[in-house]
Amino acid sequence: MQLSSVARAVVVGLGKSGLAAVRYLHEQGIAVAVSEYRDLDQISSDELAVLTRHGAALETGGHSKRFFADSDLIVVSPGIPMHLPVLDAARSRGIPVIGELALAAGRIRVPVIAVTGSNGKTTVTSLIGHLLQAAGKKVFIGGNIGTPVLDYLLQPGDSEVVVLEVSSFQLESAGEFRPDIGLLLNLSPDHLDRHGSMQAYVQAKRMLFVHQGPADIAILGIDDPLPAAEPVHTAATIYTFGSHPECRAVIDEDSVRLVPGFTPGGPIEVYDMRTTRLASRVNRYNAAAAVLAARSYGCSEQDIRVGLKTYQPPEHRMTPAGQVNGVFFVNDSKATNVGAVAAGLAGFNRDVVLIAGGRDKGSDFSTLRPLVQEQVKHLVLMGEAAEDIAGSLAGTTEIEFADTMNDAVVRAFAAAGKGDTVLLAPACASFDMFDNYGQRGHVFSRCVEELRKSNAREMK
Ligand code: UMA
Ligand code: ADP
Repeated sequence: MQLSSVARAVVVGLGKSGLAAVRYLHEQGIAVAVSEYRDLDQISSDELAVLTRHGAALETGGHSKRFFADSDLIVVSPGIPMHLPVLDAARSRGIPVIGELALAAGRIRVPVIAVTGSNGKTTVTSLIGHLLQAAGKKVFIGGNIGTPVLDYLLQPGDSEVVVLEVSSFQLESAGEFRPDIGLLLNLSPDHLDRHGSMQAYVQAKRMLFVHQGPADIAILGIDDPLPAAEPVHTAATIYTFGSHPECRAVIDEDSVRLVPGFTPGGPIEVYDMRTTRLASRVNRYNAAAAVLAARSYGCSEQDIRVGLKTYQPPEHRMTPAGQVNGVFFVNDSKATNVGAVAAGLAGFNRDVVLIAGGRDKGSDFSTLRPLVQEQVKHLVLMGEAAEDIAGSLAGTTEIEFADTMNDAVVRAFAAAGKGDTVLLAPACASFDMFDNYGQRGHVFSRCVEELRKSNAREMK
């Protein structure tokens, strides 16, 4: 996207990405205005200070056609639906509507590794970043993981490589963004409330590969039914990972194996996961993707082994949350869609008491029926979607309802026996009862700790 003819740009949404866009566009000499649907009294003094510093006009309480009228460019934040009436009206008048990835496209002068997929993005992005750092590289890690990509352009420093987590929201408006190495980890339904259909969601994910050329690499997980059924069309060289022996990276019981000759003439490479914190089934998939990316980038086998051993996975993703009277508690608060819950449940070979529910993102909970029937001895439901989930899973297992997280933990513990696991894997967003998934996970862990203390007092 050429900026030389842009005199005035409107940024939609004053969140993290919007603030970065304001700073970046102003630095390019462009007059910036921001349209935000929160009311003025909900905007913090820090946010207002950034706008003042960059001379940015502000519209609050909604998005009006008038405010967008004389702009040459509109930059949308990831959380903004692409078909707001003001955006459609602007497009029909020929004003480009782009996102931060489109703005960054062609402006990042170092190699870019970009990770998408329905689940595992944050884990794989942070793992690739860690493997590259272990190999002595200076790495910028950003995107959906939390630091906007435009922050890199504002301050590239001495980073030698950029590793980005990219969401379907960001890919919808990614323009000509082209990663040197792109990863699509898996595909299962998510964010259908925003995208409208699975087809639109999948199409957004595939935008990652559209502008790649033959010198680029596309790394694809092929074990989910969806990617297997519809191969990605790209000019890039494709490396696959999964359980099939013909994949470039094969997931075994305890290890990840790169095919012989991954590097020309090279031997087979086996990475033992038992000596890492990535031994679980889903994390072996994540490790395979990250190892392929790091090897493709040029890291040595030896550096990768060191990186795998020292990597600490992020919290709220199958994180152990304690043990009470022989019952294990696991916090998978980040399991906000059915795909993540299914992948988590599939990794248990003992009985699970599942705590689920929250704000629905347009999911079809009935896809969990077979796994719940097989693995879940008792289901505790909470939050806005509780009734819906109960209806979708009726007859598969015992179901009861809880009002609060503490209530859910107490009920789950009562239903569990020694050796069972109580798993928090909500299959929903958290915003009906919590600030975010992190807070939900912390509250769960605190309730488990309270339970442990009260149980210890009773045992005395
Ligand atoms: N807003 C409007 N109009 C609307 C909707 C929102 O003005 O119609 C305003 C909100 O009031 C708010 C701002 O837009 O002030 C928020 O913008 P945003 O939702 O794009 O959030 P940011 O703070 O800019 O954070 C975004 C990503 N958010 C989303 O995709 C929803 C962050 O991902 C990302 O870390 C950040 O950019 C840095 O790149 C978060 C996320 O939840 C973690 N992502 C989803 C996910 O992981 O499932 C995709
Ligand atoms: P994302 O950034 O895509 O949301 P995270 O790494 O934050 O991914 O993990 C989100 C959820 O998905 C967690 O519940 C985690 O246990 C689960 N998960 C992690 N990796 C995978 C995977 N490869 N396949 C399926 N589920 C996964």
